[in-house]
Amino acid sequence: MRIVVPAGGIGGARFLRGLQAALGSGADHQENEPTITVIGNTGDDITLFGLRICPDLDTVMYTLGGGINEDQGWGRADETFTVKEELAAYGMRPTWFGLGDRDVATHIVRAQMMAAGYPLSAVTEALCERWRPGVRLLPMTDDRVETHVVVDDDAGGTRAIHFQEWWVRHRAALPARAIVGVGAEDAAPAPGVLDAIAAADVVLLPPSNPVVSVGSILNVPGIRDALTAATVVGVSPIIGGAPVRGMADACLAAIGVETTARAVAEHYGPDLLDGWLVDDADAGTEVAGVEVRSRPLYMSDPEATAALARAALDLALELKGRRG
Ligand code: FO1
Repeated sequence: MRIVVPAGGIGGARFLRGLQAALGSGADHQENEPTITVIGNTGDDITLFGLRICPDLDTVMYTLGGGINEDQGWGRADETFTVKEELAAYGMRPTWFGLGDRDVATHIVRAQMMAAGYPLSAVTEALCERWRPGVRLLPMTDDRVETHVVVDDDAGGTRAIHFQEWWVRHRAALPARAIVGVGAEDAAPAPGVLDAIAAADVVLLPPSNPVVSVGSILNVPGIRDALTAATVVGVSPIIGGAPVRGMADACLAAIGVETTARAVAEHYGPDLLDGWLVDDADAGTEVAGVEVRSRPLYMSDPEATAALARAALDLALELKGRRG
């Protein structure tokens, strides 16, 4: 069985870990062993100190590879910040981004390979040789796409800042007037992305940020259209009118979408979504053209996460069966 999961960072990575658990360790190799292809968001990516940092790709790679800082959901376990301190001692800016020493090694490998002409997809494949995440991890595109957030400046106008500055430095506290995927319109899906979607038995949308994570992936020309032909089941990132974590509400407000499970499903659209899982707090949610089911959505522990992933997969297989 072939499963495709367009994923962002922390929520997506934890959902994927649950999906792997739900599918079993896959120790006994059968020819129809389930395979998971992750289409990773690269809109969060930022170049700092000559290094290319890919937060959502690294969060999936570290989480499934066993190297993640579990409490933060990003960066490495057992991390130190000597390089960061030394850069600050030289007066280097910015100082607000938490660049860990172990993490820097990942970015040096990536920067060196990209400088040698390797596309991001080849770099990601090489890094996964070490981490063995147990999924095929593809960037959504090999082209440069960066999410920038338009905020008010102090002269009565507006200015665009990188998503990382908005989220990490300002904790998404500056009202986002618009969210722009710089370069998205000229980007092409990375090699293998459209083929993986076409070959998928089902596609699962994890509870990643629907604007800056899943939304960025859908904005790469060709990806959304390819997904509308697949059987897609999503998991609401909003429970009872609030995001489970992160800043999805601030992002949804920026694009004029209400922070509710129903509004996010309608934003994705019935042409994209076949099924939508909402929490029991949102039981009774109805979305025209979408099969809505309610169940506990909190990924409070590995068992709950595996059960959630299993439920999403079961609904997708049920709906695929109906489509014939
Ligand atoms: N998130 C933070 O809130 N603070 C940080 O200092 C920070 C550093 C960081 C370094 C590498 C990396 O891969 C991710 C990092 N993140 C940090 C998370 C990053 O902002 C993610 O893009 C968001 O969490 C959204 O996915």
